[in-house]
Amino acid sequence: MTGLAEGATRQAPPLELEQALALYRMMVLIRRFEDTVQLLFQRGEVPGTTHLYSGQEAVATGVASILERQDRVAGTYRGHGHALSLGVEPQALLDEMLGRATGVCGGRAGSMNVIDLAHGLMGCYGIVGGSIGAATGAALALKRSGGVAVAYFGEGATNQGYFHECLNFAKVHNLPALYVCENNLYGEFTPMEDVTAGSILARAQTLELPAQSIDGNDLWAVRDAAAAAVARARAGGGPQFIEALTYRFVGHSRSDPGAYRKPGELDAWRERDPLKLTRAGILERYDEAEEAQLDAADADVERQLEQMIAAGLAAPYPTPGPAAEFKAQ
Ligand SMILES: Cc1ncc(C[n+]2csc(CCOP(=O)(O)OP(=O)(O)O)c2C)c(N)n1
Repeated sequence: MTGLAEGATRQAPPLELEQALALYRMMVLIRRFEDTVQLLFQRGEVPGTTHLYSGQEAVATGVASILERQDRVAGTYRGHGHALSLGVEPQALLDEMLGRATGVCGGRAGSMNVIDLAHGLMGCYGIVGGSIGAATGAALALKRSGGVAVAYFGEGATNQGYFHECLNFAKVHNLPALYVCENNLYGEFTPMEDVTAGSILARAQTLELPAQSIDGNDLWAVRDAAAAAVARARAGGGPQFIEALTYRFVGHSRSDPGAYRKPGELDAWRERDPLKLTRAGILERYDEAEEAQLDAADADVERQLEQMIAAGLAAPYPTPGPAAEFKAQ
């Protein structure tokens, strides 16, 4: 990692137990939300397709816990976790998956294209690397008005032209951007090493972005890296890069069983399940923490989702709007 801009901190501010429990609960919410979307998809209730975030929860939760109101975030098609971590209303997000009028985009965006500007979510982008372009543009605007723009993207996106063009542009213009590569080892069906030359970190370092590779399943590691990077960007230190090493527990999308994985690989990563690590981390770090508090968070999320499913399935569909009338002409 290269030097810190003046005034930047090295570590995230310590969390009170209540705050740590809230972040754990957010990670459980993201996991159970994805289980629910998959279930409803299999029942034919979710139109289109889905790309689930299960296994990567610590990345979005950790980064979002550092951001402030004026910051902007561009997520990917694997973006339900990006949205929830920013505080997008879970019911409105589920209703969006179900194509209901009560959805966060009125039921017209679906899984891959969610926008919620009220919570800083500029969009979730279906084009691989699209989030990089969007966040770089936002960073150009935020350079005047204050704030940091965050782009999430997978390791596959670092083989796209946008990646190199945008990081170069952001460096030349000293933009307040944070590029978060969620390296989950696979593209659509392709192991990273089959299509990627050299190291991803080196790609950012060669453009002289402060860059760090971290354990993306460790909530505290993500928070520390994000805190330092965001502080540097806020202090005028220009664009920053984090490679978060993580793993998706599910296939690329809908019915992909992930048969291309190496034998034993999934089980090994499940041992390092970010929910498990966060539970253990809380019990280890806080003398007053009790397992019952974590179990209560699990049960609370379970109840919340049961209510959300019932409400979502009862919600109305949107009435045909101008777009539908236009088509009919
Ligand atoms: C420009 C473009 N090319 C191809 C696709 C099809 N596609 C969708 S996701 C994906 C894999 C991307 O992998 P990665 O960037 O590692 O992200 P992950 O899905 O692992 O989160 C591909 C090739 C696309 N959506 N956009």
